[in-house]
Amino acid sequence: PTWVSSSRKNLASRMAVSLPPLYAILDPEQIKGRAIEDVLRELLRAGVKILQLRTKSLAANDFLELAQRVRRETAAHDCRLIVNDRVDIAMACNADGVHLGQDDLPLHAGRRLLGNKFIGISTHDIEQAQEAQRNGADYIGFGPMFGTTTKDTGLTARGIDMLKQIRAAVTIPIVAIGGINEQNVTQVWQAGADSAAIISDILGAADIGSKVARIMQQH
Ligand code: TZP
Ligand code: MG
Repeated sequence: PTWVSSSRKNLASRMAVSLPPLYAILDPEQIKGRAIEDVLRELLRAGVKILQLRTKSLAANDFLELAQRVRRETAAHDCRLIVNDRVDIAMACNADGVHLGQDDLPLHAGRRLLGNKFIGISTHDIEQAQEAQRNGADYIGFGPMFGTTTKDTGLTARGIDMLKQIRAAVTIPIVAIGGINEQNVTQVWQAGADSAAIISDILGAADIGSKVARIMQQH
């Protein structure tokens, strides 16, 4: 009956996302005292085409104010904007989508609010990856791939072999995350990740633009 098929219809008609190989994450707590406008400009000038805005410290009003500024700049550079954690902020700043963790609003709730905008789901094992796909995620995050000090996930590094297993288990795009850098990004792509999400190796670089260029050159 029509009343159960509407979500399935959405699922079937939603365009499959194709993700650029680098998924940059902008986190104001990780920019080493630089001005966020400068860091954002360097990322966009270097050709970043998908950017996640992440903050664990800003209150909703400041998060939104920042998200609106980032939205203006990303739109001007034809860069997609994904807001981390917060469906409300994503809606209010007209982001292209949201990225939700296992403890954030569940996918079905995000979908009701965001319609056909992108929803990415963080996953840490095959079951979570398959569940996210079954529930209509546009992509999954998978990690932590390697050791990282940027986020205390409480999880051991998943590694390249587990990424290959995830690749075999789902068809939707995979964004690998956690400890990815200029040195190991090639392995991550070769193991089947569509995209590599990177925080500290990029935001901590002395020259962000050339760091991004060296990463992108390897794809
Ligand atoms: N989720 C899993 S690991 C991680 C997040 C947000 C941190 C990634 O940061 P980095 O600096 O690229 O390791
Ligand atoms: Mg989260």
